Amino acid sequence: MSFIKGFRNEVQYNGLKNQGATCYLNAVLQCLFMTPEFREAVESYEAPGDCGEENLLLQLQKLFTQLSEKAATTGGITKSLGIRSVFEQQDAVEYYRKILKAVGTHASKVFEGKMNNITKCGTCGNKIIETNTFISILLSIDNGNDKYDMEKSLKTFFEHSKLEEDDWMYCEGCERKTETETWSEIYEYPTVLALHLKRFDFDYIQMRYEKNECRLDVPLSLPEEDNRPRYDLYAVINHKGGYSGGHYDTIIRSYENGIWYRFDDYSVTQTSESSLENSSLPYMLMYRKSALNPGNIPHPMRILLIGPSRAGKSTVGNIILGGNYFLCKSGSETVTKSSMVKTVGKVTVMDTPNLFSLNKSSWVKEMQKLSDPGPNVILWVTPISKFSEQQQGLFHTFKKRLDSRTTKRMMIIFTNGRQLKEFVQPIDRFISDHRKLCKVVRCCQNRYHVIDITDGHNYTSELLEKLSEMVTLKEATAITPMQLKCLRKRSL
Ligand SMILES: Nc1nc2c(ncn2[C@@H]2O[C@H](COP(=O)(O)OP(=O)(O)O)[C@@H](O)[C@H]2O)c(=O)[nH]1
Ligand SMILES: [Mg+2]
Ligand SMILES: [Zn+2]
Repeated sequence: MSFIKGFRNEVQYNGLKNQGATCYLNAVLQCLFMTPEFREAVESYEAPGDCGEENLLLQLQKLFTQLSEKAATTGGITKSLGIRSVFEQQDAVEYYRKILKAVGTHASKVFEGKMNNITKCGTCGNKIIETNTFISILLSIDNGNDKYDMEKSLKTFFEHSKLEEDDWMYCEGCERKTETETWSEIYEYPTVLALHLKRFDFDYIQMRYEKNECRLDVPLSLPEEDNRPRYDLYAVINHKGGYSGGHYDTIIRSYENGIWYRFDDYSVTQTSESSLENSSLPYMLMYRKSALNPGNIPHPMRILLIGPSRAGKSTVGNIILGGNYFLCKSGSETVTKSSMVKTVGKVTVMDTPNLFSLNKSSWVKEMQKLSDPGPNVILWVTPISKFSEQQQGLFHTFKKRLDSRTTKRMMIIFTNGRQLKEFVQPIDRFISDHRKLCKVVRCCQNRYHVIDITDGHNYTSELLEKLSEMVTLKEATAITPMQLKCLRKRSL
């Protein structure tokens, strides 16, 4: 995606007109505009011919086009959202949620994570797990008059709690209501983690909403912890004033030039992160999952690269490790003559020559070199256009030579992905149109990734992300030698 490109200095950001009291909407829209994945999804949206003017994605597209060039107006958006009175202040978080629901998952997926809500019976230990998608996490503020500690509050959110006896749940195993423990865990971390501070709470004595104006130092990053990847702050929606009135603005760090800006309706000014220290204004915070590199992945792993000559194995190895560790030159000759193992950070890559060009005894020798400890993941590298019957044969021969524990964790890396554009076909169509390829992809549990080194895109983080998902911590630390069946069976 284009946001990984180098910083641009010449970018200029534009404001949004306030229609009356629509600062809550402006604050949200600027955050969405400054989230590259969301912006790209909106820009690439193709509105169906019969779609009406009330289509929100279409309106966002028009707005973003305008906003890239000059200050913009939000009339189309308020209409499409069914906002009747533009003079009535609304809640920014509520509108963040409304907009994401309305645009559909293609555009909103960058904000989506999965949460498990777990209830456990205290008697028999029976657990019920319910998985839900979330687009923000609501953090309570119960610190009295002290300064608010957001990280502590985030920890509290995931703490286990025992229910009061009145709330105990019926356990199917025990066939009665039993002591119940509940908690939540994040099962899939979102690319953008949106945290919403519960500043507004209903006061039953006064019978009205009260605002908690406690101060906090907004953490600029959430460090890596247990299973949680590191997150870096890039947007803060501020609210100043009381419940029904007040004013919203947004502080955003540009992904294009790294500079912090304050977006306040029409006005856009440069600011710095110091405005986020000891402030009583922050209401919603957006954190971006930091790009993965071999040093910060959740747990160590070993990756074996295989495939035909000049498929791009060494190239893929270098992409994963983020440097030029394996030799790969242009020309027709194979440059990798024997296997090489390289470790950077927590990642070990085993690069191989074309194993299928070797005679059996050399093959066994090469594989033995790599088998103890064996790989956690095997990547079958192949240029997209060159997938042939012969390659399918080689794939299956390879699978047969190894034990199934090893081959359960294979993924295909298609190199020269650019050629898909020439075929004018999306990858899933390309695969389903080639029956043989389809079979191989299925053998890899439908895991594949398309790359191309010529498109200037940085694939390191996304490859590491996919690879990390394939291996659990337990698997990564249990060192299993790769079983070579050919050592046992003479027939291979
Ligand atoms: N255009 C293009 N060239 C690639 C791609 N991947 C690898 N290559 C080139 O293909 C050649 C062979 O790559 P190499 O990694 O040495 O292949 P190996 O023999 O499998 O290790 C090199 O010149 C690479 O630069 C790709 O995605 N697109
Ligand atoms: Mg090579
Ligand atoms: Zn029970």
